[in-house]
Amino acid sequence: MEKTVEAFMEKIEEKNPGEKEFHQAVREFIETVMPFVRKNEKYQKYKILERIVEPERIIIFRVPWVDDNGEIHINRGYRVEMNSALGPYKGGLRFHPTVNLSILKFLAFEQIFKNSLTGLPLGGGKGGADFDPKGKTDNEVMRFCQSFMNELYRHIGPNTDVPAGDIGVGAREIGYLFGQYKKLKNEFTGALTGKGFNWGGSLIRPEATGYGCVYFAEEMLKTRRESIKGKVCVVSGSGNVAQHTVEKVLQFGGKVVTLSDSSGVIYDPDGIDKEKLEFVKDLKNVKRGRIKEYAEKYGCEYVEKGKPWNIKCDIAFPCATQNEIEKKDAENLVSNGCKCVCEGANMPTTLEALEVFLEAKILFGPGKAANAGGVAVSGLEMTQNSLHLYWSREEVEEKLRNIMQNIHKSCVKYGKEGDFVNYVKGANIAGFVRVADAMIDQGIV
Ligand code: NDP
Ligand code: 2IT
Repeated sequence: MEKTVEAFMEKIEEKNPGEKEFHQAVREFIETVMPFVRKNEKYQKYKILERIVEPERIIIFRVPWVDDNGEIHINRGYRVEMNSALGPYKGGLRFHPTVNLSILKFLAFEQIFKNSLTGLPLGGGKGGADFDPKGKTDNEVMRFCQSFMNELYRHIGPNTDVPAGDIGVGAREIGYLFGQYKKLKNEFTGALTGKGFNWGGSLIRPEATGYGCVYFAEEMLKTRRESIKGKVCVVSGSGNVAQHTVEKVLQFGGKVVTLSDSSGVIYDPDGIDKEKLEFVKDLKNVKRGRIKEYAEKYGCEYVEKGKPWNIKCDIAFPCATQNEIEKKDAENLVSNGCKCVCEGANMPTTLEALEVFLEAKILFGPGKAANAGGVAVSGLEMTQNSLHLYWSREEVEEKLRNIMQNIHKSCVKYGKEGDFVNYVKGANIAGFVRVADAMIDQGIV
């Protein structure tokens, strides 16, 4: 093994030039896991760190499609199959114009450890395309999804690789992708999760990431004899994860004062109640409008291109995208008295911002632990599919809650530093151990 984090990272950067998000995710991981590996000879002997950063397989493909005016468009599709030591590759698909190999590799890399933390038999993967569903008609989205699946279908399957949603891929897209998969394979199987409830989906899957994230925050707060009740929360994003984070915060008696999208942020000091949340769900999931319309409807403040991080709060839930909290944002949050940051999004905090949170010793729940509820319920959807049965809402939510509590316990086990719990270190090491041991058992493959 390389002697230092810097030497290890030098090799990563040399071998994966220009992939800055991938470098960032690996660095955050290696900084906490390398000292642990140093104390465990077997992980060095089997070169687990060197092997785990190398994807098992990457598929890149052309996705041509025709818009409603008859014009042809060409996008690029990807599936990064990162690690299958614990089970079939598992992870979402992202459709967003910024999608590139670096972003999908960082997501697939983090997915390995997130999936391991759930305790379920799930390997790690991620995919997507640089397609922008915004402003497209349903028919255009359908044709794109069909073309995407025309290649992807040969690489996935319930025991091989099981994609799901992520940014830009929700119930509508999963429906079109599944329809095409079924047609090409002539098989009705659980090759995708996040399916509709009447055709193989699990109850609570749409809610799972946001709900799980709030359960995780509640567990962190408990360690300081606090709870969400009565706390002022800021949430970024207004998609799947943000909406269900707000829903669960409300159930716990907290108050959410912000939501955002890539155009700007709304600030509603009275709090987003159930009725306002229903408006947001309809606006974003059905009308596919902009969050600005919330401010117009409820007469509150809207800041174009703004973010929620300069607003005074007790808890912050970043639920939009990577690197949305920069150093200055972290400093603002801490100086305004924020006690807890719980990541619904994947890697929303830059390395510099992370340092600010860790130095201030606030409760910081990293995405790979805090947002694992989504993939966990995907795992439960796979189980229900293979058993050919459905569990009730209550059953699934109870299992989700247990899984989030167990992830919290694992983070505490490996992340305790005196009175402080370093959840970044805890999540990385706990996630790593299970995968690393499985890799050793399975030989040099
Ligand atoms: P959605 O597509 O439902 O929502 C994404 C939200 O984030 C939208 O409000 C979107 O705004 C905003 N957003 C996206 N990209 C940017 C950007 N570059 N700058 C500012 N805002 C942006 O996605 P999800 O809610 O599913 O995903 C949100 C985050 O949660 C992602 O990081 C995802 O990886 C992570 N995640 C998702 C899981 C899931 O189960 N869905 C599971 C675990 C993590 P706009 O509408 O303007 O694009
Ligand atoms: O980042 C993630 O964990 C997801 N987008 C969900 C993956 C899944 O397979 O449910």
